Amino acid sequence: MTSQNSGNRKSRLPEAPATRPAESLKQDILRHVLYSLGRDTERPDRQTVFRALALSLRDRLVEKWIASQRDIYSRSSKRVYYLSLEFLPGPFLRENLIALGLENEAREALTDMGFGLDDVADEEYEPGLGNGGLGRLASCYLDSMATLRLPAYGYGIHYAYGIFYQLIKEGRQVERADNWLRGGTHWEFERSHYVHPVRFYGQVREWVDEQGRLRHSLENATTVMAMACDMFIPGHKNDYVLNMRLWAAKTSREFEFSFFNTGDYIGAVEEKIRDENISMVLYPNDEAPEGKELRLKQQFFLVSATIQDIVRRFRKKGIAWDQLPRKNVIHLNETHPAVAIPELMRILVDEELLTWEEAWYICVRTFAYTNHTVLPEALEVWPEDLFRRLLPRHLQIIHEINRRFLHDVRRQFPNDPNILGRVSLVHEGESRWVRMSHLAIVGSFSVNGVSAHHSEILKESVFHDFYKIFPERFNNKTNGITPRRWLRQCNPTLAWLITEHIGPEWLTDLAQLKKLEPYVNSEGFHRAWMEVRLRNKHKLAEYIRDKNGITVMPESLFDVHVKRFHEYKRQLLNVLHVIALYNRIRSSPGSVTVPRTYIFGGKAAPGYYMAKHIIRLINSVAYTINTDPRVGDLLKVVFLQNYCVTLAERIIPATDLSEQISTAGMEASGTGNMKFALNGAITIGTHDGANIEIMEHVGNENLFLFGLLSHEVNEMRSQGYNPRLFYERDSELREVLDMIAGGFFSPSEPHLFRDVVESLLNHGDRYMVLADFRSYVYRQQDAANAFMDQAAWARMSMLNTSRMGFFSSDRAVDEYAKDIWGVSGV
Ligand code: Z2T
Repeated sequence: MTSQNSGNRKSRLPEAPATRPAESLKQDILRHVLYSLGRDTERPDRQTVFRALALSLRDRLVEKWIASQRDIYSRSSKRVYYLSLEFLPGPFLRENLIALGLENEAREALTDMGFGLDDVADEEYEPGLGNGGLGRLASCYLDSMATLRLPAYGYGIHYAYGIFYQLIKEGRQVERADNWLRGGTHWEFERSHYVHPVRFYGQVREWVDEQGRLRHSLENATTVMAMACDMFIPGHKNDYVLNMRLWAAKTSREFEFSFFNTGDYIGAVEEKIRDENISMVLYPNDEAPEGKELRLKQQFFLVSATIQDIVRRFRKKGIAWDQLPRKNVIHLNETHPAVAIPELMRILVDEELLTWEEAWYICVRTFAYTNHTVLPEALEVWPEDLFRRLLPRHLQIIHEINRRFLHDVRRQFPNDPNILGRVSLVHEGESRWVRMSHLAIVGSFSVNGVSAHHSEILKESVFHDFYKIFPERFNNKTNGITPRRWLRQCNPTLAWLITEHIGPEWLTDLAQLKKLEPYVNSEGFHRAWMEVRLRNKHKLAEYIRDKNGITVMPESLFDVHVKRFHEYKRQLLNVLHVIALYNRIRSSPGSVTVPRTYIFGGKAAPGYYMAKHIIRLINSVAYTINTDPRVGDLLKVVFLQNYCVTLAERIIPATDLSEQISTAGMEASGTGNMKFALNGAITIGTHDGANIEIMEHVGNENLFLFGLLSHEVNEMRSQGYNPRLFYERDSELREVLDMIAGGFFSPSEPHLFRDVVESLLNHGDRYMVLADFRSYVYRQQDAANAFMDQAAWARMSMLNTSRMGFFSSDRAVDEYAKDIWGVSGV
């Protein structure tokens, strides 16, 4: 290893030896094969080569990280701490090669050793430390924070098991443990010497100290250690590297002493090892929290360890506590880490002996909160009893925050006594619940939604009372995605075509894609564009043949619906339309002229019965259609198992039509919608989340919106929505539902899917599937007609890409930095 020189920003390692970079990379790989992995350099296997290459890149990343940290420190910059229970970084190899500008060198080095870069990259198994959009957003934002050189840190949990691996067996979802660490780690540094104690359970002791102050401390607490694992996030070709610090639970050090006292050696060891369960597994529920004690422990574990890190760095400055908000901002990704608010209060009041008023003044200026959902069942609440048992002091602090808050509200709204119950941090009914969103709003200086539409809904309905109390806190930050991963990396040929025409600046300034617009009328560009897209479709067709044994036509319309399974996302609406098409093909051959390949993918929470049942329905419909000789090439339905970042990277560049069809008012933003449109897919979608802004940017004529608006959904509900009317009036819809209920797709179990239809006809159709069916069918016909004119379709596709610049996470993070965090690049 080479040594580091001075700490200034331009400081580099001593110049690389006079050998070619590819040659020196190869030497590094071989060195790691031998000395880090203990393998024969004569004939390393592909996995070994992958790991050695990863280690060689880690060497380069850690050097740049150290230099970046020195920069942040020497400038005494204000720091951003991004706290998230989930990160979904996806595979790192190609990303890191691109960011470090080493792609060609790696290709050359590997070729020299007899390997292909693509094959080696396929050896990587991604860390699935998130459920879906929320975790992926956190990773896009870290990428942008690094590219913008922000003094930022990502903080999360080092789950030993990430989101489950999904198998489809006989049409059903089967979950398998995701042991992502089995091959060892190569990207991270495990800092076994770097641990913080995390304390919970126990009792609060109240006492009076020598100065006569009332003090609180926790007695008989259980202690678990949090060990830091650091992963590196490089900016795009800017020598700047951030870290994502993930905490792993380790048993506390007292364990060596305690077992001597009990006499039960094995028992004592077992109990201690149980502590390590805290970071064992990611909860697989995306929008309906499970409410388990272990989950609250995880949240506090992340928060406690992270705040200790923050406080330790702040103390080194030797400045007064009231400067904390000037030097730090703590961003809460959803309410999951919101217990950070009472934890910081506890440290300031109980340990640092600030007055309540001083401490609260600091807290409210330090925290910012992003909300990601308005679904009532997703708003996080904890039983007060559980909270008291696990975090007794924190509950007391929450009660005191609430008492003072309600006191102020009472004064502000003397004529509205009901408001107190509505905004209280503790719901009081038959049972008492701590409302984490209320805590997050009251304890933060900024509350934002993730699309313009969603942020309006927060102000108008979900958090309307809070908006009246704290109007200045509410703001919008429309989500964004990183163009490095979601165009350059996943679609290199399209990226190359773009760069050939407008240069490479779009990679860090996505608005430059606008410069493509003049080319939409060039025949040569048209042809090249469609050739690239068709090649991507060929590759996906190959993958489908490989994995599912189904042959699909690359020339057909690839109609893709990939995301978590949830009733509000309405995969069911899609499959109803698929069945309608199937019926048209059977009843009037020739009426369906555009061949389609339907591609579904996504995981359902393991305990979510209806979502899993819909997965099963899709697979049954797929089987029926794919084996019906009357259908031939006109219609194919494919369910790709285990949708994840790696799979998204294969699917998105090959998509023609992107399904974004949530019930209006329910999808906070969506980010898949952006990834597809950026890669030239056309959206069919509802007036929901970021779809609305995508329409405003790409133009109404370049996507297919349909269905009720969110206020129409509300009106129809309040007037008494009757789904049966739609069933009775629409014969095509009726036929589809009767087939499902009658066992057409489950002949050996005719009643199998009855409850799906029941949920629509007899249980209120909560997601308005039937109300939107007809307008969806019409819009799908528009899409098919448009696809028949390939030149016009190509034009739409190019215009989508060229007008998606706004949806870069660089733009989003820059808005966070300027409007909320008050930081700029170092
Ligand atoms: C999640 O992925 C999202 C919201 C959640 O609310 C939880 C999870 Cl795991 C608790 C998604 C939203 O559904 C989606 O609309 C949004 O684009 C994404 O977060 C990122 O903001």
